[in-house]
Order: sequence, then C-alpha cells, then structure tokens
Amino acid sequence: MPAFKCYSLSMEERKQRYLVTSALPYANGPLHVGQIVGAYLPADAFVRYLRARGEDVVYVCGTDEHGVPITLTAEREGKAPQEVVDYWWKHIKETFESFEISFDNFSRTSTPLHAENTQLFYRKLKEGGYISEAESRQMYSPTEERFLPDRYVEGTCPVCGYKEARGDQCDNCGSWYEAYELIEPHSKVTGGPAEVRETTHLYLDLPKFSDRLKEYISGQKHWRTSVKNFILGIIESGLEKRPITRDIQWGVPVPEPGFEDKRFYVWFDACIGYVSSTMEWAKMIGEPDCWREYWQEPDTKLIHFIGKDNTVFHALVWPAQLMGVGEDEEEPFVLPNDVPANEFMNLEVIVDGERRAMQMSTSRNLAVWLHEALERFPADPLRFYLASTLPETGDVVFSWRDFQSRVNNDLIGTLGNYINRSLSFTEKYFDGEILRPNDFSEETSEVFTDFKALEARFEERMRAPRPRDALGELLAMGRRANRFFDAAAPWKARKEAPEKARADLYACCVLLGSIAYHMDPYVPGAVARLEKFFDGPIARVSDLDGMPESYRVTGAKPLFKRIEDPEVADAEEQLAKAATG
Ligand code: B3M
Ligand code: ZN
Repeated sequence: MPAFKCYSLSMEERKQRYLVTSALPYANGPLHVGQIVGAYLPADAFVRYLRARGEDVVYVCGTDEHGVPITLTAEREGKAPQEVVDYWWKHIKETFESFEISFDNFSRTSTPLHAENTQLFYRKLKEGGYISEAESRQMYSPTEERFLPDRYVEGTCPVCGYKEARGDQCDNCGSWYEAYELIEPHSKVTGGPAEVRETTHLYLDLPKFSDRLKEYISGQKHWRTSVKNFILGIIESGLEKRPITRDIQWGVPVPEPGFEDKRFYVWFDACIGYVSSTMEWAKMIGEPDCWREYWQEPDTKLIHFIGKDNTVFHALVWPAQLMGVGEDEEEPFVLPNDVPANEFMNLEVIVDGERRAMQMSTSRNLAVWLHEALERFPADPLRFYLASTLPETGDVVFSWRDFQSRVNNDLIGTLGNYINRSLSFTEKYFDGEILRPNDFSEETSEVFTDFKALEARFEERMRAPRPRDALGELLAMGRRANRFFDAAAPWKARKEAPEKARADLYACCVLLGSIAYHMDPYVPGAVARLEKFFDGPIARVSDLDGMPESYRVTGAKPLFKRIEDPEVADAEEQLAKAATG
C-alpha cells in the first residue's frame, strides 16, 4: 500500500493536488485499443509523470455497470445483470493490471456505497430546485412487458417509407423524429409490435445552469479548443431539461414514491462513480474522510480523461451536477480543471490484399482487443506504440505494421540501443563502475545543456497534457544521446585516451538516467528491469545538484525484444479474418 500522501507530507512539502480519472468502461465486454488511447494510456502516462515529479496525485477509475445494453447481454446469456458485470469487472481490472495502468483504485458502480451517493446527489439537486417531473410518450413492448429505448425500436420511416428505420433516425433519408411517429413500430429484440404509452420521468433542469456553465467554460483558457467550442456551441443553441430516470429494472433505485419500477439513467450515476471510487480509496488507505480534500479543496486539479463521445457528459452535464449539489455544502465540489477528450482510432486491415483503414466495430468483432494483444506482445512495446499514436488532435489509425516499425526503430533502435551500448561499455571495459570525473569536456557540458532544454519541453507537453507530443521529446533525447556517444567513440577512445573515455561514459550514464526517467511513464516495466542492473539515479539532468559519485552496472541485458515479421503477419491475419468473416 503506498504511503498516504495527504498527511505524511508537511504543508510545505505538499505540491499540487491532482485527482485524475479515466472514463469508467462499461462492464459489458473486453477492452479494445481504441478505448485505451482515448482515456487510459494518456492518463496513466500523465499520472506516472506527476508522481515522479512529487505531485500529490490520486488516480481513480472503475467499471460503469448500469445501462440497457448490460441488461440485454444478461438476457441473451440467460444470466442476471449482476453476474454479467461481476465477470467483466474482473476481466477488465485484470487486463488493466497486465497493461500496467496504475490506478490508485479501480471500483465499480454496482456497490451499495455508489447507490447511496447517487441518491444523495439526487436529493441535493432536488433540494436546490433542479429536479422536475414530466410525462412523456415512449414505446412499449407488451410481449416483453417493458419500455423500449429508442435504439431497440424499428419501423417504417414516416417521411420516406424506408422499412428498417431506427427509433430516432432514418438511415435512408436522414430524417429525425420521435419513435412513436414510426409506422408499424416493433421491437428490434423480438420483432413483436411496439405501442405508445405515457410514462413519468424525473428531469434535471439544465437551463438553470446555463449562465454559470457558460461562464465556467469560457474561462477555461487551457482547454482543447475542440472541447471548449463544442460545449459553448451547445449552450449557445439553448439547453433543455434532461430525463434522468428510465423504465428499467437494473440501475440505482429512485428514492421517490411512484418510481419503484424505474431506475436512474446510467449517465446520471456514471460520473458520480468517480466520487464513489475516491471514497472507497480513502477507506482503503484508512483515512475515510480524505476523499473530501480531493473533491472539495478548491486548489485540487480535477482532470477527466475521456474519449470524445463522452464530452457532453463530462464537460456540461457533470459540471452542472457538481454545481447543483455543492450549494448547501460548506465546501462546494471542485469543477473539472480539464477534460482532455481524445479523438478516435481506426484500424488498418488487409482486405483482398489491400491495406484499408476501417472503423472499429465491437459487435462485428472487428477490434484489437487489449487482452489478446497482450497474449501476443508484452505491455511495454504495446504501450510505446499506442502512446506514439494517441489521437490528441485528430483521428488516428492503428496498424500492426506501424507497431513493428515504431518499436523496432524508435523504442529499440533509438532508446534501447543507446541504453544497451552505454551499459555494456561500462560493464565490459570499465569493470561495471565509473567514478565521477574531475571535470567535464565542453561536449559534455553542451549535451547536458541540450538535455535540460529537452527536459523542459517534455515537461511542458506532458503537463499540457499531451503525452504523445512529450514522447517526441523523449525520442529527441535518445537521438541527442546517441550523437554524443558516437562522437565520444569510446570503442576507440578506451585504448587511445582511457581517461577521456571514462569521463564520457560517465556522462552517458547521466543521460541514461534522464532517458529512463522520461521513459518510465510509457514503459514502466522496462525501467523497473533496468533498475535491477543499473545503479545510479534515474533522474532529470536538471535535478542533479552535484553529480553522483559513481554509476554501477551489473548483469545488464537488453530491455526489449524486436518484433519479427511472422508475429506481425499473424496479428494482421487475425484482423483480416474478422473483417471478412
Ligand atoms: N461508460 C461510456 C464509455 O465507456 C461510459 C463512460 C462513463 S464515464 C463516467 O464510452
Ligand atoms: Zn426515411
């Protein structure tokens, strides 16, 4: 258990407090790489770096265990929804562990604590005057004895007559309508007829937050412009009340008479899951009240990493919920300091001998599932490749061929190679120990200066947070260090000028310590292995006040294994089969 940070550090030692979250994945299937690059790997790299910089960080997540799709999976498999989510919670948690995502807590939303929190949020919003009740017309399936969500209704388009029009939109003519306007509507699940029924729901009064939301969002100078403009546009076009209950049996019960057969809408409780997970973490470390520091101390930076399809819920609805519940609290909840939303990842697939970018489709099994990828390759190269192609500014394409070339050329060719030759020269020709030289050459001072500049650029990008850009600076460090090594030519110098060779190799070890420090957010497993045979500070050149007395190397081995052609061909074949099969 990590030492508890809040109280073990004095006020002066305490740095910036961060609460970082990754979107809660639905407990309804395995994780795929598209989710990983959207919300998990960027957050994990960010958090690992902040921890290394001595910041006070708590990183929470958990599974999102409510919603209609989970109930349909349960029905299809003849199980209770709880069984379904139990299975996937464990599966997902274990996959994250193998991928070395370093959550402080991985919770789930089907816990009693979370139900209590959701109901408390509801009550406070109601006391604040933000909840109202209204009747609406919804499609009902008499044979299934339940209301049907829009996406499970099908019928004939009222505009163009297309027979397989969806509940809310026609794929043929593009018209939008209410599901009850469909001609001959029927359930997509059973094919049986669907009819219109009146039903009562609770609504969150978003319009009441409109001004405050606008002010809050406009003030976020550091947000990604895509996120900011998207939300401001929605506020500008006028907010509407949003229903927060559903006619289903699975979810958090609604504490209102007459609502016994209804449950809260999954997006009403989902983000509250971040609070529940933090509370669970606080209990786990034996400081049950400490969660409040992270949610209610105004100087906390609350950062939600998400995929872009979750933006409205995190940057608009959730801040409104937080504003609404905080009003009667002595200390209101903090609002998100940033919502770094990432774009999508497509897949390169070989179809009829041609390479094509295709959209992932989990229902068609056209996806790179993380647990399967981890059976083929270790976490480090997968993390490295995915980090190098994070969709920070636009959609990206996952390609096994790129995976191979990035790993072999950049991770191994640039970084691994530098580390290897520095270690093996130290071990082979200098008995594995290099003492601090009395003075450094001009070239050495230059390379240290360059490194300090690169470290600052890395830091700026990582904190932005743009870990993909930061990775570019790490590679620049690798190239710079290799140039220094080549110029020093220790293979020659060790015979002609052994003292100079020794001094240069010492400098190489300093650079190696910095490279390892900056590699750690991306490939933590490799750095942990390195620490077993490299005895010297893994630190930024900028932070070394007084150079270490010596560096020692014993039993060094290469940190990475090359990715071979047949391995790539095999992985590509699996995808191709999914695309055509
Ligand atoms: N489960 C949607 C998703 O996985 C949703 C995120 C909840 S975050 C609180 O894309
Ligand atoms: Zn139509």
